[in-house]
Amino acid sequence: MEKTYSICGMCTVRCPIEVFTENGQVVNIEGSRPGGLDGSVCPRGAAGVGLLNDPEKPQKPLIRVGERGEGKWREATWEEAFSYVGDKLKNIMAEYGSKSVLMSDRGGPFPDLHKAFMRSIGSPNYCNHDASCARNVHHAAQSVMGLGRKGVSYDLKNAKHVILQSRNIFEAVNVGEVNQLMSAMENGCRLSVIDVRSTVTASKAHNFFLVKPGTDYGFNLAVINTLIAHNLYDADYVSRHFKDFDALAEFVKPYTAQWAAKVCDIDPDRLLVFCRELAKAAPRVLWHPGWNTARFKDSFYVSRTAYLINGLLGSLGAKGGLAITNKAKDCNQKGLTALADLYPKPDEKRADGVGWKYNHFDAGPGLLHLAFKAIETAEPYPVKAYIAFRHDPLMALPDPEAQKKIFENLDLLVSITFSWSDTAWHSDVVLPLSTYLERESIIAHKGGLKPKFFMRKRALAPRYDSLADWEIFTGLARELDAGKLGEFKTIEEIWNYQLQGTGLTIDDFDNGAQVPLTKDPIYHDMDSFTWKTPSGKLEVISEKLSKADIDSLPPYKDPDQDTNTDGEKRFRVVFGRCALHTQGHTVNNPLLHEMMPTNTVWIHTDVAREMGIRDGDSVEVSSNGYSAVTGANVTDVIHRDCVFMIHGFGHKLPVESRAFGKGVADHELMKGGLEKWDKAGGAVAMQEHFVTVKKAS
Ligand SMILES: Nc1nc2c(c(=O)[nH]1)N[C@H]1C(S)=C(S)[C@@H](COP(=O)(O)OP(=O)(O)OC[C@H]3O[C@@H](n4cnc5c(=O)[nH]c(N)nc54)[C@H](O)[C@@H]3O)O[C@H]1N2
Ligand SMILES: Nc1nc2c(c(=O)[nH]1)N[C@H]1C(S)=C(S)[C@@H](COP(=O)(O)OP(=O)(O)OC[C@H]3O[C@@H](n4cnc5c(=O)[nH]c(N)nc54)[C@H](O)[C@@H]3O)O[C@H]1N2
Ligand code: SF4
Ligand SMILES: [Mo]
Repeated sequence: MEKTYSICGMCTVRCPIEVFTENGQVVNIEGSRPGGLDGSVCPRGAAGVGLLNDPEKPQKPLIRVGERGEGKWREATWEEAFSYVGDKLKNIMAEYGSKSVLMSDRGGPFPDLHKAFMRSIGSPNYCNHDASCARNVHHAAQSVMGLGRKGVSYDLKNAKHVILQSRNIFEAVNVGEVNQLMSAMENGCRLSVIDVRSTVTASKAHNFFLVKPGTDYGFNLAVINTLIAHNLYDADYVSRHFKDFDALAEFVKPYTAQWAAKVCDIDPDRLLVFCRELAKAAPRVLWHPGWNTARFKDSFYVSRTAYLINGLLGSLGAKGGLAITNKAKDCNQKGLTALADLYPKPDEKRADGVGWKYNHFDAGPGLLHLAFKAIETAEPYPVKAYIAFRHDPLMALPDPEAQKKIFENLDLLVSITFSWSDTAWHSDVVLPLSTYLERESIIAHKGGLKPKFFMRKRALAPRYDSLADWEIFTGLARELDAGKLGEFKTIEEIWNYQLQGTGLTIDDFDNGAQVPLTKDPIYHDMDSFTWKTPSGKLEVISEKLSKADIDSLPPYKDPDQDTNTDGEKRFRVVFGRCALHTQGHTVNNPLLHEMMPTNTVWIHTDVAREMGIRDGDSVEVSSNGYSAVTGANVTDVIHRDCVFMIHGFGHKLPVESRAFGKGVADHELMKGGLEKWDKAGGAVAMQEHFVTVKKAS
């Protein structure tokens, strides 16, 4: 049996793994021991074997011969596929300019390669998935600390009190984080959960607040009010680090615990007890600012106030709180050489308006739904080609029908993917990516208390006619005569380029996929720390937001209400993850499908009784012309205003025989959803939608 140290690719977390192979088969996948995971992976990580052996995925390059979405393809060689895509791109760029090409990916540690490709053709329009995930948290972090969301690290291991607000850590898994929190809890760390339903995480919490959906900003304002009114905050830290503390204290005065009790449906007395507990544990308090926060039009402010609460408790920068993230240079180590630096940054304006029309957003990965606006309107200029790399916007962004209409304006839609997805099925060309077990990736850097470089190696040869991402992008660059990127012929050449000047060699990655850049965690001295905001302080009133005419502390407003007037009862749609699936792309995985073939609709017992729905009954969930039938999960522990479902189900592709037709697709219940977004944080607001539920006949 052979062991390859590599990096999991079943979700975005990218845990270090050990892949055991024998006779060209994967025998087992375990969490990397040198990587600190002691053998543990999550169920999805273990089910990578299912992905590898599944024939229900694109096996060769495919070029569409029927209408978009019709599923008629001709198989092509890679040479043909490259030349087809290359010719199309050349023609489009000749007519509309390089900037008419858009690419989106799934973010994470590897986009340097994709950015390099976009620069190689001279387009500024690189986007990632984050408009439907964590952009609100990221922008909230920037507005308070001047650092992005990854500029601070969750030091769960050393925390004394962890607060998870809209964060289901034991089911929306990051294996390292789960292990850290478990060991902290064994050492007495308290856990508080704020959610609209009971989760596995809530079941392990010392405090659980079941709140009304969409009222978290109100909850947080009341926490700030209570911390200040009862002198439970760290006055010394605040005087050193805060700008405009007095404005905050004045602003939160009306938002008392009694006020929040009504707005959020909570007990006012518990809020004071909770705040006293926080003060007791400070500064080793970690109030998680959220991860998937593309939920409400004010989610940005939920995350923003979460950062301010951490600040009031002195936990921003503290051990056991949100400690400052280190990069290579904090370890006196030269960083990786960026592939993007092979080319100058294109100086064209971005199609999504980020960085010139919307100056308060981070130009890095832009905002995909606004780039779609450019495809739709040809403003500020036409966007005619779209490459989706490891990204399924038709399922990840709301309203697939509206998106397909927008895509009619494209002359070329390409999907690069290791499995079928709605977007791949709707594409003109599908370029099959080797699974993560069959491909190498560029070396990546992961910041943290102990930053590291890591390398994905292929554990075995590709089973089908697929290529690694570096092979695809260097191939396309060669086809387009796009300079240096196309000159790399092997992954070793790329790795050596990235490692130049670091003193490290490829061999250093042999004993584990990761090379740690420091032995011990590095904590910054917060007495001398300057925040990266214009004022150098934690900004209650953000200069950047003020310049964009956006309120740093807007008055609380309830989330959007149902505007239908037909008298039918409607529920707010709420979604989330489960431990067994990753978004929508594992639902057809033979192993994971067997364990969880469909989703259910969670509904409160009292409401269900009124509607004659019993646990396990089939119910029909509908909104704006979409409806699907699945089982009801009748429960006491969900807020009455909403129904909940696991995201990613309701597949309709004939090539996915297992997932086909099972469960409800939450994203299809969000008609008009591309137009509903958080103007301060940038992300789409996917829970501002309402559905009807009735017993299925
Ligand atoms: N197993 C698994 N793990 C994953 C993923 C996966 O697909 N599968 N995906 C990864 C990714 S991309 C992400 S972004 C993270 C997401 O990680 P999380 O954001 O933690 O995951 P979710 O389940 O989307 O949402 C967390 C909780 O928010 C609650 N919630 C919904 N509305 C409200 C509200 O108004 N107020 C409050 N307080 N709570 C609310 C939901 O009930 C849910 O339990 O998970 C990552 N890890
Ligand atoms: N309605 C609704 N919409 C949502 C969410 C929701 O809960 N409800 N969740 C939101 C969140 S948090 C996020 S992050 C986005 C995610 O949205 P996406 O990023 O689109 O979701 P994924 O399923 O992670 O993956 C990407 C696609 O890439 C393909 N793929 C190709 N290669 C790889 C690989 O090496 N690894 C992996 N893992 N996939 C590969 C997968 O097969 C899949 O089709 O969706 C968001 N949209
Ligand atoms: S959390 Fe699970 S699926 Fe995600 S990278 Fe880690 S082991 Fe893989
Ligand atoms: Mo996400």
